Amino acid sequence: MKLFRPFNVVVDFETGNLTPGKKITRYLSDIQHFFLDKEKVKAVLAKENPLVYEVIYAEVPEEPGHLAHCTTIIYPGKVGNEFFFTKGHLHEKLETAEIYFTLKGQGRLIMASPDGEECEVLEMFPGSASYIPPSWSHRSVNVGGEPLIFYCIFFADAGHDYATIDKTGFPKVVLERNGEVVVENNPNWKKA
Ligand code: PAN
Ligand code: ZN
Repeated sequence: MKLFRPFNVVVDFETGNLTPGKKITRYLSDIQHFFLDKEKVKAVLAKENPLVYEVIYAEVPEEPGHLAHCTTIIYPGKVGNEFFFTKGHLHEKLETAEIYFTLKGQGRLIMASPDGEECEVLEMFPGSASYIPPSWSHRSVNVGGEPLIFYCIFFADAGHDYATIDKTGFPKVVLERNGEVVVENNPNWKKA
């Protein structure tokens, strides 16, 4: 068997940059269908299409035994009173867990069981290491005024199922009400 060589990447805790890495970008238009206020989404998109988040991956083979790792940077912003968030997903291999280590900013990590009946929301803050157990879908939300930056480690062959969340959404939403961060039931959530 060919030996895979050890390697370093460097993570910048201030910017979330990971080098060398491969970047993907998600704009509001990519996640617009999840937001509660459809009119506000339309109004924002009529003017601009803001960058909501970026993910920068270390290049690792998507094979059993390997650990994939990346940084995520969610920019501060809201649509109406709903904070910017990631798409969110289940792992195709449901039995694979993940860890999110927050480097900068303030966030919430929404997790749900596959049928959505169970839902938990953890706080994300510098130094928090959030454990996403096997089977839980996960979405992160930036609730602060600066970028939310976190480092993720997951099984490289886990695979990402976005289609389920596209259909169901998450059971909870994270909103700003009177200057407070609140978690509420998502009226648009559909049971899987
Ligand atoms: C993370 C996420 C990353 C972006 O690395 O992929 O934060 O979120 P979405 O993938 O939902 O757009 C992870 O959970 N990997 O498995
Ligand atoms: Zn994941």
